[in-house]
Amino acid sequence: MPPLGPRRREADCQGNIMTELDDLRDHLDRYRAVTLQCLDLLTDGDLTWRPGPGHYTLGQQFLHIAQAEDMLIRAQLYGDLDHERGRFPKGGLRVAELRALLNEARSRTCAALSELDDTRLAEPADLMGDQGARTRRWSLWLLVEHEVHHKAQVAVYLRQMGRTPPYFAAPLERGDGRTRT
Ligand code: NI
Repeated sequence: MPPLGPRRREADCQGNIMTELDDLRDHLDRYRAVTLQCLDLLTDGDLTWRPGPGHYTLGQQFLHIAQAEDMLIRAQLYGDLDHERGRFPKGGLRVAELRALLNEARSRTCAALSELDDTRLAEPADLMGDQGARTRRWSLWLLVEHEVHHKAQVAVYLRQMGRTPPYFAAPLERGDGRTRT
């Protein structure tokens, strides 16, 4: 695999140049806001819905987003990998509990990111013990991809339940013409 070079530096809507970490935070913030909008549509009773045997329940999708984020950040920034953090509890899940878990995980992520700067993104990150050639950059953008993947599954579940998921890329108001996904 060729070495990964720095990403092109993006400009925001005002023309200000963003650092790559700012760009990453922007993606994380927008997608998490959409994930939380999905959660806002649900009752505790909805969380046990799943499309069939052997699939995550709706609640487990949200829980997995929070748990995987904690696992990835601690593994790649602190070398602290503990698969127990990804274990699902035996009891039922509640919407308020999931919202708190997502917010707490994100707050730990923001604190971890604040310890980095763009020059450190090319450092190797021994993610999950078997990705020696990967960089911090690779695994942090993987975190974005992971939330995109699971919030898309949540959107499909919502459709199957007869609900309309929120717009995928940013937390728009309901009723905005772009909310169709
Ligand atoms: Ni996953």
